[in-house]
Amino acid sequence: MKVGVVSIVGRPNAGKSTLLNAIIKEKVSITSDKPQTTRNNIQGIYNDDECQIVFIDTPGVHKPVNKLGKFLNNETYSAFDTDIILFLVDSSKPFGKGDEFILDKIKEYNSKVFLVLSKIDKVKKDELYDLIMSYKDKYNFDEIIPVSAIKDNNVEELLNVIKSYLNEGTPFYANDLYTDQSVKFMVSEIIREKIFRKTDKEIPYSTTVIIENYDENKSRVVINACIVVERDAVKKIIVGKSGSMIKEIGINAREDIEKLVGKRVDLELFVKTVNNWRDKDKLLAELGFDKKDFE
Ligand SMILES: Nc1nc2c(ncn2[C@@H]2O[C@H](COP(=O)(O)OP(=O)(O)O)[C@@H](O)[C@H]2O)c(=O)[nH]1
Ligand SMILES: [Mg+2]
Repeated sequence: MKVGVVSIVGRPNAGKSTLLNAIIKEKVSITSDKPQTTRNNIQGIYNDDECQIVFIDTPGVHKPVNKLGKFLNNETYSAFDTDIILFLVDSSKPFGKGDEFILDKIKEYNSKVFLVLSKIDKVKKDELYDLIMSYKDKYNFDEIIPVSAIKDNNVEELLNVIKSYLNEGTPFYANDLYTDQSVKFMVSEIIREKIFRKTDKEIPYSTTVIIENYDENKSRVVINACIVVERDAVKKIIVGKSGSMIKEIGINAREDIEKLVGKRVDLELFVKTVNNWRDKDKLLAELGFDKKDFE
């Protein structure tokens, strides 16, 4: 059996989580059009008859402005030491300082490095060749592979190239598992995704979700989740006019959670204000962010 660990790194919004979901063909990692949607390293496990590949989706490297931001960078760096690094660069955007910075970090590791040009559905076909050429002198990449995760274009080919680099070994996980995340964590992520997709500006960044109660019986799952916000003004926005916003978030989240657990779901959401939670050690620790990673 061939096995390997592959990390997916790049700037926020490069399309890392969307690519992971396209590879695994399940919603493993949440996505939105806003940077820094992903807050933890998320493992997606690809299984077939010949191999097992553990993919690690990362939050992405950016300029940190608070303890949570520091955590996100350190979390990303901790995933660099893998067999293969997929360095995602948005092909519809110029190669920027942020990309350069990440590439310099990557060079510190012995991993194979594939440059993955993402979102190629956004660039003209005849520009793609020049684009690939322009990246050739930036680094001696082991492979340069253009993909569109949304159009499922070239994802299979990327997977085949990855497979050709893998070594024989013992699988890390059972072959029917597609992620190492707990159901509770995935539920909180789904709710966070809906907040990211429904709200704007600082709002999604200043919120987080805690599952207070998760009760499963034969026919249904009862979930109480708390949306933590930083200020009462934000709470007002999340709740919306006579509760309209939180209702929509709940309806959208419930739909995805029902798909995940395969049962009817009763989802109750409430909102709580905790001033500056993104800088509070205790709460960050409760949320699973390790203290040594944001100090
Ligand atoms: N057009 C297009 N958009 C994409 C593609 N992949 C991702 N996106 C969009 O880019 C945004 C960021 O994607 P996401 O996967 O959350 O990026 P991440 O921050 O790197 O994980 C989302 O709005 C996605 O829908 C793609 O192949 N084509
Ligand atoms: Mg992401």
